[in-house]
Amino acid sequence: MNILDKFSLKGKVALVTGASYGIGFAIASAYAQAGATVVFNDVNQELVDKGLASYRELGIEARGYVCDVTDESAVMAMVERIGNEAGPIDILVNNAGIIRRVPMTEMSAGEFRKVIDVDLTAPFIVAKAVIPGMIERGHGKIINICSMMSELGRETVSAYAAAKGGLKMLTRNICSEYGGYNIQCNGIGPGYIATPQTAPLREPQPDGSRHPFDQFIVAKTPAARWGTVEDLTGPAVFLASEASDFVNGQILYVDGGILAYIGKQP
Ligand code: NAP
Ligand code: GCO
Repeated sequence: MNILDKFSLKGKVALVTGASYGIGFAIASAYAQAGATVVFNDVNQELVDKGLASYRELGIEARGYVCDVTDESAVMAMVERIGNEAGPIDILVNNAGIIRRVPMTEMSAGEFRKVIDVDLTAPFIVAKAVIPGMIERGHGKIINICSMMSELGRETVSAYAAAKGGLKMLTRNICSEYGGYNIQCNGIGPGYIATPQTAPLREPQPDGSRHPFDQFIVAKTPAARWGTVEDLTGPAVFLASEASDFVNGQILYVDGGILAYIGKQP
């Protein structure tokens, strides 16, 4: 077998949650290029339709489903529908996520719970829905989109960091509990990526200068740039393919080196 064949996703069905745009869209598009049948969901029909049109522009015939990943019965119904319409799910990417940037002492418990619900409980719900079928078929790939905040904290992102830290351990626990069924569960930890989610951190200042946080991240990153969604596609294909069959419970940080770097002396 040619080594490149190990990275093929031909014949696989991949579900990427929250993939109408952003990181999820880029990962799903790469999976289609690698041969997978792509299915995705988003919270409303407008977003799903937007996503379908974007996939079509790339020549990808994806299937889109309206589903709030925090709603367990809706997720179960979506997974069953996907099985009937596209085939059983071989690859799951828990990508859907939100962030609320609020100082912890000003954040309500409800706001905190909402972030935990989408960023941690939902990956549990969706993984729980797909694992039985993966066990039945003797193989499966689960990829949780973690974050640098699985390792580090910063002001105003207490709920997000708690969720992404928990998602790192959920990843390790799925590996521990289901690795024996030939299910590999790994995480991708993106660094700072230019998507709508981080747009507020990159907004030019009224005087036209770069956002202070933008300057901070570029200075803190050895690659001296923000990541792009394309930077994540190769690692995502690797973790979804048989090339990573003996990789389990790992978080692959795709961060331009920021986690390894103490930063320049001021
Ligand atoms: P994004 O642009 O905000 O996209 C997130 C997607 O998830 C959106 O389509 C969003 O829909 C969807 N979503 C939110 N809540 C949902 C729910 N309850 N059910 C279904 N879909 C839902 O985010 P992104 O930057 O692409 O990030 C994607 C993932 O990577 C997230 O888990 C994020 O935490 C993680 N991440 C991002 C970065 C970064 O720098 N961008 C770095 C590390 C990790 P709506 O449009 O309705 O919100
Ligand atoms: C923030 C950013 C980060 C990124 C990402 C970093 O406000 O600090 O949104 O949290 O989204 O998670 O890996």
